[in-house]
Amino acid sequence: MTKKALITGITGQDGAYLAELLLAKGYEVHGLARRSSTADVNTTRLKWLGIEKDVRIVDGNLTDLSGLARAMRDVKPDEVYNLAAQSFVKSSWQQPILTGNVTGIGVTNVLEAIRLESPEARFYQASSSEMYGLIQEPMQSETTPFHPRSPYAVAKLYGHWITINYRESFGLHASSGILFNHESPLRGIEFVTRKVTDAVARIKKGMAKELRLGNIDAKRDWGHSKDYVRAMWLMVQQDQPDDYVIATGRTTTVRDMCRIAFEHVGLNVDDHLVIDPDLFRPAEVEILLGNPAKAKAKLGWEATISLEEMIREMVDADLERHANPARR
Ligand code: NDP
Ligand code: GDR
Repeated sequence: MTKKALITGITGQDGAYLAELLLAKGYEVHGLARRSSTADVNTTRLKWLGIEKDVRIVDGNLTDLSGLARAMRDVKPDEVYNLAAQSFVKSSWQQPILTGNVTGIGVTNVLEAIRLESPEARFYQASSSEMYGLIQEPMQSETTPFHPRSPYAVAKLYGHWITINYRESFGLHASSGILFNHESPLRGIEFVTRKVTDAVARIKKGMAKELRLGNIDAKRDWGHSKDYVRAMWLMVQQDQPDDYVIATGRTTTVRDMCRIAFEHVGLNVDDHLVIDPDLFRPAEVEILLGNPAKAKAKLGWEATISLEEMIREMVDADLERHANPARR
C-alpha cells in the first residue's frame, strides 16, 4: 500500500528536500502551505528540485486548528512531519508573539488535529539546537540541559516538550529531532551561510563590493539539509518514538565558513568583510557542537556531506542564479 505523508512547511528548505526524499521512496506526498498574495503558494524551492507537480498542496496555517483538522481528515496521513515555523532567530525578537503562536502553540495545533482525526499517524517534530542556548556541556546530547536564548528558542522548547507530553499522555508515535544548523542551496537568504554565498557570488560578478555581518566569532555545527531530512524519516520508521540529536560533531566559526566561500572563487574574505553592530543579536548562542552518537547507534545515521563541499555547492548555485535569474 502506498504510504501517505503530510509535511507542514513543504515550501521551506527542509520541506522541499523531505518531499523529494519521500517521493523517491514511493510516498504520496501532501504539503500544508499558506496562501500568499503574489502566488497561490510559494513553490520556488519545489520548482528548483523539479517536483512541484508531484506534491499535493493542502491549504492551511499552523495557527488554525480547524484547517489542520480538516487536512488530517482529508489526507489521513500515515506520517506527519511538522516543519512549519517562524524559523529565523533574529526576527523572533521583532515578532515574539507570532513566533510563539506559530513555532510553539502551532505544534499543539498539529498534535490536536492528529489526535482528533488521525490518531494512528506517526509524528515528527522539528526541534532545534537553539534550545541549548547558553551552553552547559561542551558537546550537546539528548541529555544536555536546555537554556533558550531567544523567543524562537523558547517557542521551540515548548514544541519539544508538548511533543514528549503527547507521546506520554496519549501514546502517540511522536518523535522529536534536535537538529543542529543545516543548510543547502535552498536555504533562506537571511541565514548566515546563504547570505555569505550569495554575497560571494555577487562580489565575484562585480555586482557588489562588501559583505556586512554581525558576530563572526559565533560557532555552529553545520550540516547539509539533504542528510538531515534522511534522519527525520529514519526516526519515524522506528518501532518506538524517541528524541535524537542530529549533528556533524564538528564546529566552525562564521569567520572560517566565510573564508571557505571566498576562497572557492579566488577572493580574500578580508578585502570584503565589514562588521555591522546592528547585526548583533540581543542575546547570542556563542557555540553549538552536537553529539550524534545516539543517532548513529540507533538509526545508523551519519552526516555524509562536509561543510566545505556544502559551501562550495551553495556558492556555485548562487553564481548560477545570478547568471540565470529565471533559476531563482
Ligand atoms: P524555512 O524557514 O525554510 O521553512 C519554514 C516553513 O514554514 C515554510 O514553508 C513556511 O512557509 C512555513 N510557515 C511559516 N509560518 C507558517 C504558518 N503560520 N503556517 C504554515 N506554514 C508556515 O525553515 P527550514 O526548512 O530551514 O526548517 C524547517 C524546520 O526545522 C523549522 O521548524 C525550523 O525551525 C526547524 N529547524 C531548522 C534548522 C535549520 O538549520 N534549517 C535546525 C533546527 C530546526 P512560507 O514559504 O509560506 O513562508
Ligand atoms: P541560527 O542561524 O540563528 O543559528 O538559527 P543563522 O544562520 O541566522 O545564524 C548563525 C550565526 O551567525 C551569526 N551571524 C549572522 N547571522 C545572520 N543570519 N546574519 C548575519 O549577518 C550574521 N552575522 C553573524 C548569528 O549571530 C549566529 O550566531 C538557525 C535557524 O535555521 C533556526 O531555525 C534553527 O533552529 C537553528 O539554526 C539551529
